[in-house]
Amino acid sequence: MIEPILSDDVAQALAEHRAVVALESTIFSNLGLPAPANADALELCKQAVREHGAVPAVAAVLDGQAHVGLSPDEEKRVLQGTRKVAERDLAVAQAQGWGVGVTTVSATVALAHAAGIPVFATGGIGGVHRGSDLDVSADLDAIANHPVITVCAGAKAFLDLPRTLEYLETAGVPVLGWQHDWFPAFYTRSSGLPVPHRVDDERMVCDVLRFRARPETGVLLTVPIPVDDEIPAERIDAVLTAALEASARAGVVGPAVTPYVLARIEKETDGQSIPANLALARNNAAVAARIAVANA
Ligand code: PSU
Ligand code: MN
Repeated sequence: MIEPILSDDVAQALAEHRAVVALESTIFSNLGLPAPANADALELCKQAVREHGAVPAVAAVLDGQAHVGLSPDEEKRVLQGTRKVAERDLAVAQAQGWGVGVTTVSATVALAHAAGIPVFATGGIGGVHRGSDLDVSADLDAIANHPVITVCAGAKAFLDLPRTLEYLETAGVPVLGWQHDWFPAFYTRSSGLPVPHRVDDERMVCDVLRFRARPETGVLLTVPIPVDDEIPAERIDAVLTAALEASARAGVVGPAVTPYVLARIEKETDGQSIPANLALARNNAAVAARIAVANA
């Protein structure tokens, strides 16, 4: 069983039924963003959550124990983390006493559920990878199996976005567009694929969570990157193709694929992808906090 340790501020907020937003830690580690952008992202996201009236709760595994809500010293350890923990790895990381395990969307959604936190913010979710090798991120199953609203900027276009949407449909996950009609593709506001349902305010998102058919299922809320921070689709498409080719040439497989491709994208854009990444992560955290406040 997962019984995360809660930080005092998170435990107190939950006890008082105040708004809390769970945050994943892979994005803040070296696997998600290079230093010092990872530390900036962490500060910006926490600040955005607080500015909108909620308490941030970063998830991670430290010394074999799952945590939700970290102290400043624990956050510093997370920034250096290099071991990725998906939902299935939570058990192994605890059994083997991993020093620092950074949680992906799937592990964080599971921990948020265990902690009783219904709202979670991230940058982009994993999805169905392109090609026929059955590489489907565990993020999708976790979102389908934990009653948590995941707030994200869609998924990166190096994934197979049409199949990702099909998978979520099959899994029974409501997919919503925040004041937007299109499924966002992380760096770009639209993937060209319509989002199944548009929502325009916090209340409606909370109502979808309340009324959904399967009580164990989550909700995916997609928020497009702010207009001024968008990277033009033509530019990013070439970069994503190059990054995928590099990953195939290097023979990267399994959980290593996503961090490898992310690092390649940074290289191919000379770091220009990083400010866009920070902007969208912060924006998602702000929207998540508004929803958490409305839900509390
Ligand atoms: N997409 C991003 N940045 C990230 C990730 C995805 O733009 O940091 C991370 C998230 O933690 C996500 C994980 O949950 O990668 C998905 O990995 P995989 O494809 O191995 O399931
Ligand atoms: Mn995978």
